[in-house]
Amino acid sequence: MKTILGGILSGFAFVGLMILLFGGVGGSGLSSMDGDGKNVSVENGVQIVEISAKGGYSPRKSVAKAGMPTTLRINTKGTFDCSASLVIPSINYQENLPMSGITDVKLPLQTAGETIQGFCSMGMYSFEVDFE
Ligand SMILES: [Cu+2]
Repeated sequence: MKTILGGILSGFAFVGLMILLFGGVGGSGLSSMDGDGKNVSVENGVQIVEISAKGGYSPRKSVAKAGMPTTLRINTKGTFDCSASLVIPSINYQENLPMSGITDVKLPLQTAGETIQGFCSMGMYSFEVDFE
């Protein structure tokens, strides 16, 4: 019994160590904070940039195509923190997002080199979309 428990505990410790080693390092790495392009798609000629808002914004950085109708699609899911209070200063956008749901924000056409930045209302969390 003691050895089984010990085995379970060391198993947990092992998993914890793996998460610490790989998940932890990977999670704090810059590359995983950046969009890998998977959150940007095109639907019926409209570019969709998906951002999830919960305890901050993810991905923190996305790259989108300039000169194309673009919609920011903000996903909230049990978002009770201030990242549900979204501000995008350059387009005068300020909304309280639903705690769970999808909010589409249409962006004006962007030219290459422009960046759209979003913030929580307190400015502690942010994300950006770079247009190329
Ligand atoms: Cu905040």
